[in-house]
Amino acid sequence: MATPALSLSLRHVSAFAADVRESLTKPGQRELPSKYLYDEVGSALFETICVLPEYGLTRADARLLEKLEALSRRQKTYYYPIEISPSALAALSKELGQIDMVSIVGHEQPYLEGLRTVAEGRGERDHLLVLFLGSTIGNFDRDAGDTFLREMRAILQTGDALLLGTDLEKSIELQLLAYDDPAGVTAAFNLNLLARINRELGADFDLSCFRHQARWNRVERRIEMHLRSTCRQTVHVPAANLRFMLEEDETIWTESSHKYRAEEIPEMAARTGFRCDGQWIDREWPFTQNLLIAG
Ligand code: AVI
Repeated sequence: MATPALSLSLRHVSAFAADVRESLTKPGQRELPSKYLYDEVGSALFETICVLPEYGLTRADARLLEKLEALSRRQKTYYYPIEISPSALAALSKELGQIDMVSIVGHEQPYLEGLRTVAEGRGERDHLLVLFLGSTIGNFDRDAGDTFLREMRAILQTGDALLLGTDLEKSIELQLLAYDDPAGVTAAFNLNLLARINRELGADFDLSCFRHQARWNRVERRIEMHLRSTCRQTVHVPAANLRFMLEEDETIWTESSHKYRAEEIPEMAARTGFRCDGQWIDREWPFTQNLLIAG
């Protein structure tokens, strides 16, 4: 019989294998789910992306957030980071553990599951301020983003707050550079997804036959990351029981980052059971922090 830790990791492998199989065999555009970009290597590469001069998003987010620390100095605050990546969770707890008057209780769970755990454990007089930062909402398709906010609203009580960080549209040139930096860190982040499938599912992706590509989709107003095959090739993913052929120049779509207009956020809030009580825009990098109140 498998030990609990082993059976958990087998379940993880089979869910990963099933998702890889389903998304790579979709009719038309092949895909891979962006959540699998964040294994230990991917999370470290993402941390590096966040300090790249071309990727202004995280610094803009942080600049707008600086006042939060001052807020927590006035009263005892509990911070419950929710993360599926254990390494990102550990880094967060270490970094924020230094702030006075803030106690940290991490939850290694998918976001809504973690939020439900926190909400169920709250005291009668406690208020929740949910932080959904870094324009993570932009990694959902627009309809899925609305669904996510509605689900979040259903977990909250009237008067609870949500601070939502969203990246704004800017020149196409700047947006493309942010997702295709000259040092190649974003390329490595994207290619690591294939390397992860090789490591964990025994696949034989030849990384030298793929190129990172960032595209601006004007209709959907989003950056798309793709991996382009530089030749006709066959790939085998044993754990997913999958063998498939990629044509030269065929791509695998790995991530979308939707960009917003500032006025879209109050509309999005109204559609999903919130009202937008405040909006702050960074001066250096078009990015907004939005305070939404559960109505
Ligand atoms: C996590 N997320 C908001 C990032 C983004 O900008 O969409 C992920 C990322 N992908 C490439 N660079 C950064």
